[in-house]
Amino acid sequence: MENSMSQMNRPATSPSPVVFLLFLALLAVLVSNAAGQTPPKSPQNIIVIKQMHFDPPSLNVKAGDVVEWKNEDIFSHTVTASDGTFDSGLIAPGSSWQTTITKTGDIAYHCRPHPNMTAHLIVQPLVGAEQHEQAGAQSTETSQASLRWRPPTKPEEFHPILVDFTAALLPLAFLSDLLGRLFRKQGLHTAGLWMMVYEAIITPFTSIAGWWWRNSEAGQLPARLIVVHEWLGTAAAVLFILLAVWRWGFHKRTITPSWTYLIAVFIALLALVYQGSLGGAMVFGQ
Ligand SMILES: [Cu+2]
Repeated sequence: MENSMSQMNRPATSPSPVVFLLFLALLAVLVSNAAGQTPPKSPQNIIVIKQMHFDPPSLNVKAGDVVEWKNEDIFSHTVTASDGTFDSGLIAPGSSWQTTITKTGDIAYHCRPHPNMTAHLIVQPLVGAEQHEQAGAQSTETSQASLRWRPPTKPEEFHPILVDFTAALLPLAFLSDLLGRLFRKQGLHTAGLWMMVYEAIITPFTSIAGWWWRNSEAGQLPARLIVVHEWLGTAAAVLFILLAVWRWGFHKRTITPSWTYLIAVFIALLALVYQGSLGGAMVFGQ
């Protein structure tokens, strides 16, 4: 008896080959990440994009200089010359873009998704021998985004994390009750009940993190998008609490949730999809 017990216990306590392989894979990712952190060749002129600003907002360069923009912000941005001489396309957070400036004079540029972000280059013409050193004009994008993890501390980190939970729980709450009705499975209804309850508990935190983030951006966000996004998000947090109370009522009376409830949750789901598209437009551009 004792012998068979110890045999049953052994597979559970010793690490399985699968766990070991997962551990190796994680280690490989961490090592390759650490090894891949050699900086690329640095051009003469670097402009950092951070907190919805180009820094420095004005930079003196010479014709033929390579200028690099490093996006250290949490949003994607573009570097778009107002006279059309260059346009980076979206530069992802953690990435950079560089181009060789050939046109002289005062070149104003901005970010296309965030027109409030403006800056300019003052390009001086080259004289004599300097002209020979000009290289061919090339635009390159390099990615230095790090995979290293650290605990979130800022609202722009908390909000997207909480959004994941809000966004996952609502469709699952809906699907569980819908499939529960279609297949007459009480287990699915129980799942639908609890996921709606969790949704109601977590979404107010998602909303609070959103307001915190919005206030920390101090009016730099696209005005029309953020006004709809912030109030729709707050309304959603209240709506999910009401839906959870409604859902709890069916549970108390031990009846399956009505089609009216399911339709209401489905409409809330559509609103949440729209909400997500507004958030995405602000972060990644349109
Ligand atoms: Cu931008």
